[in-house]
Amino acid sequence: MEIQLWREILTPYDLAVKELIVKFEHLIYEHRSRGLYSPIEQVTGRVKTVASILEKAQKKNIPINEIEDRLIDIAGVRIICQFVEDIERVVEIIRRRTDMEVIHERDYINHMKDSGYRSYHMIVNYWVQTLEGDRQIKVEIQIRTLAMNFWSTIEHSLQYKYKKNIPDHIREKLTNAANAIIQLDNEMSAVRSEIMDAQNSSQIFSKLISDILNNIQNLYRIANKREVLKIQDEFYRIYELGDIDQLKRFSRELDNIAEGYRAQSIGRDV
Ligand code: 0O2
Repeated sequence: MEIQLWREILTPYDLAVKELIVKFEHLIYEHRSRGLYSPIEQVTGRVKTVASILEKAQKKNIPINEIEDRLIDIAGVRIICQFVEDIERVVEIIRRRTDMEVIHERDYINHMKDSGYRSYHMIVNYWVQTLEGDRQIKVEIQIRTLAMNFWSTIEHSLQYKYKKNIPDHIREKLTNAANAIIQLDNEMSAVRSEIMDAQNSSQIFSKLISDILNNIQNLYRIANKREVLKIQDEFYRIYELGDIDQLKRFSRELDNIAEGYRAQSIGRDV
């Protein structure tokens, strides 16, 4: 097949990957902007290279004209979580979505591969709009923890280096590392709630400060400058105390003041 044709074939896959990255990143944003813990930490994606598609098709004896139907990971999205528990939450989120249809799942978390590879795989049908109309694209979504991702990235590079024949002494080290990753993920799960609390409070704190600063900035435009300077001094005083409850109270008062000015300016405009 001509290279140019491959480019055309892969265009909708590229669109599917780009759209899904935007959607999953938006989920992170939605969680964090509401002060909620996001089970998704990072999202990446890729379309398989033509060389890699041809290599896999050859390995699996798939004729070129059946590649699109039978190779299910031409489009791939990877979702990275902090904790093993987050993986199940992400799987549930994907199962409930109406813009994609889960057609297959593989649980390499509870059923680790012989290589030591762990990850949860979901194959979904996803629809994109192209110049030729609607296209249904199969996408492989891999969900794993940061630690699992670290292992699999290293192992993948070694597979590439040794052309899939990793020497036994390195394989043994990888197996040990895979076991260490299981232990690391378990240890992190044990302190999950502590870590989540710490992360949530720091997110709530930074959102509160940014709301207050936005409000003060807007007041500079509409309120008496002396009054805004007084508010600003009060903010610095409370900020230095580092008391979140006082900051929350101050933020509410500031909202009322800002609302009062807004009402006044609407009254003037009418
Ligand atoms: P790449 O370069 O990441 O695209 P099967 O259906 O069982 O015949 P298939 O289609 O390889 O085999 O499915 P599987 O086993 O679920 O693997 C799909 C993808 O998972 C692989 O794609 C890898 O990305 C990842 N993966 C699976 N096993 C391993 C492993 O042992 N180590 C690492 N590092 N990754 C793995 P590709 O096309 O093999 O690779």
